[in-house]
Amino acid sequence: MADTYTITELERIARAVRFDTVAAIGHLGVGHLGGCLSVVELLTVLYFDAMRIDPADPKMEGRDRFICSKGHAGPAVYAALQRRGFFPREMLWTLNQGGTELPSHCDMLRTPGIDMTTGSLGQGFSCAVGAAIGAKWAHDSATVYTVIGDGESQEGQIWEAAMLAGNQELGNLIAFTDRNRYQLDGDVQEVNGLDPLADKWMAFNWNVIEVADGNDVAEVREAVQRARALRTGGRPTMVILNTVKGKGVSYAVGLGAANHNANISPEETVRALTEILGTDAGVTEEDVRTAHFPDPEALMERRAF
Ligand SMILES: Cc1ncc(C[n+]2csc(CCOP(=O)(O)OP(=O)(O)O)c2C)c(N)n1
Repeated sequence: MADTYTITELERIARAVRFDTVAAIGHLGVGHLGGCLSVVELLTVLYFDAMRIDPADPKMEGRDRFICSKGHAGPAVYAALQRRGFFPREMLWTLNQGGTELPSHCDMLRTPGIDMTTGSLGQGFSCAVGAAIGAKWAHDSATVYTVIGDGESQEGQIWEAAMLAGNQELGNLIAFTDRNRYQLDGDVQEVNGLDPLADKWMAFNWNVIEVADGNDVAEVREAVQRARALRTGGRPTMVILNTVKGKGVSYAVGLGAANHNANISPEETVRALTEILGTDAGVTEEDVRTAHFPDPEALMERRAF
């Protein structure tokens, strides 16, 4: 479905996905704000531009797959899936509460549109490699997309799977590194640095594309289109996205390394939603507590974004 939306439209959608991600986490009061917000543009490009999927038939034969190996970014994936039409918006406000279909980490047995259960870092990426091998052997034209964190890249399991994918020449596998420079407890470079990251992937027989601003929809879309064009070359592709942990919410960015699994008060949520929209969203602290959130796209329509 490439090029169905213009860049301006994709930017609007990304803003709405960011709004709903913060609304859902803000209503709950705690969540992986930083690592959710850094992948919003990627999720927007995948679900609204790149992937062959059908919200009315989430298990459609031959669909493209997306495996969020950094499974703690579930809330952002849910916001994107919801906007794409996979389930009603009210479900977002049940995030990680008893009986919810939307646990904090992705669960393929609960949520329509989730292709793999993830959360144990490293495992989702291995599953993506397995899915790509399966699709290749079945002569299925599906593309398998996956995203890993830069902290997650310290897992040995990532490199075992990377070696297999390179050896199996999985041109149908497109992976992303969300290089937001932070992990749970600090700066990735200080904990266990990844450089030279591109060289490492190339040494494992992968194509590598680097995106200077992984929170720029146009740059991300161009990289995905380039990665898809490389498919026939028979190598998997790693797209390294330089992103900002907490992107778009200065409260989250300001927490630095502490924005991994952070508390967010109703007051901060109101402020964050206003910042995302660039104008007063008309949301009160009571609205955050009771989960009364306007549809951000409708607001943008009225205020001519
Ligand atoms: C195997 C495993 N070890 C530890 C954790 C706990 N954990 C969850 S997120 C995280 C940090 C991941 O950092 P990164 O991949 O950079 O994620 P991001 O900063 O993008 O949120 C850790 C250690 C886990 N989920 N799985």
